[in-house]
Amino acid sequence: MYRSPNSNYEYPCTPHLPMFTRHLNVLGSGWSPSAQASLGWWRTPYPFNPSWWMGHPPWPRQFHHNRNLLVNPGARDIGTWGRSTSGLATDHPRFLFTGFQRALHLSHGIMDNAKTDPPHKRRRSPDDERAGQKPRSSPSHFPCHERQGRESQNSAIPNDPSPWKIQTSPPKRRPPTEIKRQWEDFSHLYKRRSKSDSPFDFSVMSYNILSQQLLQENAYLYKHCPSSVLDWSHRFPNILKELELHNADILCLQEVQEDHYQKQLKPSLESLGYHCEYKRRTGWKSDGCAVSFKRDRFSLVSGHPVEYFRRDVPTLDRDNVGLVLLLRPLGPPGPRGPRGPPGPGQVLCVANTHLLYNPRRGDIKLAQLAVLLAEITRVSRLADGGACPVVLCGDFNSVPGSPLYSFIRDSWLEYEGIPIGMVSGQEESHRVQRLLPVPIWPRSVGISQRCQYESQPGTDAEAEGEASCLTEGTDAPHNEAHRPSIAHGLRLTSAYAHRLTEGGRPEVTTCHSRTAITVDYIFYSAARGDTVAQPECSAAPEQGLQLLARLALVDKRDLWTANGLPNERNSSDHLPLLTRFRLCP
Ligand code: KL2
Repeated sequence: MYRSPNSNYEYPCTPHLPMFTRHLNVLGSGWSPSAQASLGWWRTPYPFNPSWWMGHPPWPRQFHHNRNLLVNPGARDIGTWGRSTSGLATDHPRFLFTGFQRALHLSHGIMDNAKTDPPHKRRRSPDDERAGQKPRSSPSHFPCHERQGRESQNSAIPNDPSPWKIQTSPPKRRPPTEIKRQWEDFSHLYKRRSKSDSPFDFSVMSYNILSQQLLQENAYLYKHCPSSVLDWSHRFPNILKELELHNADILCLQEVQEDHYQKQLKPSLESLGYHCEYKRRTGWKSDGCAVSFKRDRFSLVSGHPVEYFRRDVPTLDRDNVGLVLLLRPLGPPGPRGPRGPPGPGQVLCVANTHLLYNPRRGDIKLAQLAVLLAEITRVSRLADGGACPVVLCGDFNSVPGSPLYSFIRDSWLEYEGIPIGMVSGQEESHRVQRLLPVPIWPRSVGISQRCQYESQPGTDAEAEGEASCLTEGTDAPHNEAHRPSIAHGLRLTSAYAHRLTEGGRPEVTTCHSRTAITVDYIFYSAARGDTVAQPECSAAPEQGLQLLARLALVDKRDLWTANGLPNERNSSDHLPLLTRFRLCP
């Protein structure tokens, strides 16, 4: 059923396992202590790119442009650098890029300050801009990228032109092998509260299924794939088989192309017992987010599509969307249908999103996230002033430990001095970048710096008064004086621990010829006693979710052993995330 954008619809009648606990070893002068404190990067279970690996925060307080940096004699090969005399870590991407330039004998556009674009920057077409696409780098910077974009499909795996990137591409295609994923079971760690207790357990999948339109637009990312593997007629049955096999009670899918949803996915899922909701992106892109749930496990209380686009707000000028559902769990089926909810008035809020891809626009990603969090906060609020448990799934186009990830998990981010290209940690920045503006989104958006609607009576947002950003005097967890920060009121834990696999490499959720990183997550409201969230959530409320199990991820080598993604069997460039939860009333 079509629903108008952002109009809510109601159905009143229907029924840390860190492998590395690393030391905070380098916090040299010139670094913002507030940014250090807020990033929480040292709590990152694995460092998510080579330059972060060594324990240095990835950006200086400001990118003091200094010509000496670019010819620093200390710039050596990746992995062995110490600290430069200028106070800028020599493992900083800036240095890595310098090394790259020297290797290629490329001239670099010197920038005089953080707000100046390099002189050779390619102008983006309005379509690129609106679609949130990453502008292609100029040929003089990345000749390989440009070439790849124009070559026909089916050729060899493209070279990764970035010397600081770990190679993700194997040289040859092998006979297809299965990607082996183990279930990690935590259920034995939980005791039932009483014998009469009949808990409500359910499973959740988050899966970016790779829209065919985006696949075709970014064909250079999939040159390692025979064209037969990329055909929708091959991919769709595979994806459906995967969904059917895992049989999750709740599906949060991203990159669902609207025509494929209407004609194929929705009818197929309905015949598998799912109720389906969908929100297409604004603008001309044809994909969107879908949330489906088993009709015999939940009923729909209300649905809330979320559009991030605001015409007059530069940090909200892109077409990404989210979808929030309020679900009522149904008891096990009795002789005359479902026996009713497990607890009186118990509901669950499920949210799904796909944030902007553009690695350089962390400002937009954070603003989009704020809009979503405001809606989740509103939808999950209960009549008694409390909040129901939340499951937040999606492709956040941000890696573990990045400022955006830390903001979701820590409910707090001091963002002063963070370059916009460093917010998501997707790739190392090689350009001087603007810092996050203060505030990141203007008051005109109607969302406070605590990610709540300004107009909500009795909320913290109102109490903030005229303040445009959190400052001293609020009950902020870190209570740092006068440092611009954003916060949210949801206590969210990542169901995955973002750790290293047995092979010693980071687990990843997406992989193609240019990257292999984690960008997909299932966040949830951990109940007190949730073993996986401990000890972070020792003060968690009684009510919430316990993580019973998750389908483990794999690392990029495992994926390339199966010919990368997509391959003959796995038909997206993402892996599905799959978890099992217990609702604790
Ligand atoms: O990273 V993704 O893939 O979550 O798997 O999200 C975006 C990218 C998705 C929606 O915009 O399309 C992909 N280079 C690489 N990938 C891109 C680009 C690009 N320039 N533009 C879009 N995507």
